[in-house]
Amino acid sequence: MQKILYLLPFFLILFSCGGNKPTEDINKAFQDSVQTYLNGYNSKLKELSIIANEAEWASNTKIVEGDSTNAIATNKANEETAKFTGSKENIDAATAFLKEKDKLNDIQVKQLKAILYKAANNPQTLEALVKERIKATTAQTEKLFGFDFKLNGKSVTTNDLDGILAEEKNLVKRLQAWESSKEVGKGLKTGLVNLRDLRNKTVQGLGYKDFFEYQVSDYGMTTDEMLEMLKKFNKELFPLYRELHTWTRYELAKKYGQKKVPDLIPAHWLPNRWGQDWSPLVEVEGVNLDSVLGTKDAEWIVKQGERFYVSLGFPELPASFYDKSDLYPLPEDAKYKKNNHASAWHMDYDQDVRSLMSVLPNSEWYETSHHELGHIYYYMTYSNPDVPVLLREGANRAYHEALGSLMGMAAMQKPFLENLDLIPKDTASNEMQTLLKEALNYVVFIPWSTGTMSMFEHDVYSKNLPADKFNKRWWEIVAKYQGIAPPATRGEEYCDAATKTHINDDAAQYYDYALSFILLFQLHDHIAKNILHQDPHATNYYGNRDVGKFIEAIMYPGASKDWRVALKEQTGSDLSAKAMLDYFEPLMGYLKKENEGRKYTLTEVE
Ligand code: X8Z
Ligand code: ZN
Repeated sequence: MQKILYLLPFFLILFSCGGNKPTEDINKAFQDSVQTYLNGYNSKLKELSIIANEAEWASNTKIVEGDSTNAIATNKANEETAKFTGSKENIDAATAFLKEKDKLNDIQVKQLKAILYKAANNPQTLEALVKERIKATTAQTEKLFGFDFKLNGKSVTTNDLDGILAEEKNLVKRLQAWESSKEVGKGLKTGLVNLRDLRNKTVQGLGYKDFFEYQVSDYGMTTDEMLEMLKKFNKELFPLYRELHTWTRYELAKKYGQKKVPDLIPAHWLPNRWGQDWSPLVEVEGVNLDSVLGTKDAEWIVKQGERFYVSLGFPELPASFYDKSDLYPLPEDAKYKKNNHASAWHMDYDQDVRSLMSVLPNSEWYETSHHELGHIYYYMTYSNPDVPVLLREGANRAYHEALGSLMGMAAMQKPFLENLDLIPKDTASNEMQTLLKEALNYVVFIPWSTGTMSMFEHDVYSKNLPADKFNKRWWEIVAKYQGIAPPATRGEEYCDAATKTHINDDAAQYYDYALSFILLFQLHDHIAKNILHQDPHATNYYGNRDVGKFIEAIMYPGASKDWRVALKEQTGSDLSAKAMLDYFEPLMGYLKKENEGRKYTLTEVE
């Protein structure tokens, strides 16, 4: 019913404009009729999304084995939304309006394009396929997060396994924890292969080559352009990564009492399940955040994040955030499981914002809480009368990831911590150790995100990687980009890629994080030098309203502004790794010296 109403004004205009009215009047009338259509679309999208988000929320926060209630509701709600966003009426209307885009304003054109982008993932012409994909997605998420990880026969959480990988010195115990963390992949392989086919086929309906190309197109880029950009960033950071890799191989061999320094780092030696963050390897004397945070409770971690945003001029979080979020680990005797990966939710395209986390009082969750609150404040800020529902998104997806990570990084710098009395004032500390610790987080992440994750998913979606080569290919790529090897050969009964959340439920988008780290340093450099007039290595954002205004101005327009234009206005340059390279430049000389006489084993990827 409603669909017909949207279209009516459009046809009236088309068939009634032939008279001798002045062009502005005709354009105005056309714009008005498009606006009526868009208003209807936006309000229906909002209405359907609220139902779908509530259902998804239940599916992710309460996973009960053998109980399909949540899955059924989620599938139904997602099908309803898909039916609307992929409807022939909406595709035809948006396509027809866009044919006359010169008569429309920029925000209208952006919304019409967003409608077609959404439609491409759910075309009505492939309704059965879309339905199947929705069902398979829900089942995959339940399998991933309903999994019962076991260590020596006892159920453990991923927080437990991460704790072991961060701290344990005994290699046998480390290996057990690492292997336990990979067990979940086995049961996810069939689902992933099926989802690859379904994801590809649904977007092919509206002319995309594959799902990877579809996801990349959200940046206004082709797959080749994205791959080129990722390769460029990886290449630029390679010399530093190679030094870090060499330093770490020798450091870890020493730590674990191994005489032979391996060419590739055994995966279970590293303090992270995927080798994406090695920063726990370095403890900076005087700035041991983990020992400080260990004296706090998990609530303090989240509240501290909020205090930081509020200090910059952002509002307090709505009470509903604390009432409705699911922020802490489940009690041990819980009869259900929940999604153990951190996320932020925009429930109603307005102020109903929630986060799903399992916060512990440690530095990793401290950083993650700041990251999630970045999404939350982004949601709250662009939900304003100037931004229509369809454009309540980040300037691009990387922007959405970058702002919270930026705050997370800022919240770890020494002057910030001193200012909040988290460490004593004028703490003597080793600047090079601090920089090394930061590099083991931010630089180490680049080959993982630009390389391992992105190249694997490109192979899966664009090159149709055969199912019996998933694990082999995964570890080839891991060796090539990250210089890491599995503890022993991992056959095709495993699917180690699928142990990573995003491979299952955030497919073909991981380069968002790579770009977000590049962007983060670019924004930080600007804030430090031009707003705070402080050394980027030692800033204190806390309480600075000008920093707040700068971040708020980035958030406010959502996706209603072109990201390339916005970035140029904000920082004076295009997306570039220069700020990141400058930041870590002092480390190069230090590491070269540390690595003198050592064997380098990484070669640059072409
Ligand atoms: O997945 C995330 C966020 C999701 S909102 C917690 N991140 C990536 C990851 O954990 O792999 C943040 C940085 C990298
Ligand atoms: Zn995020």
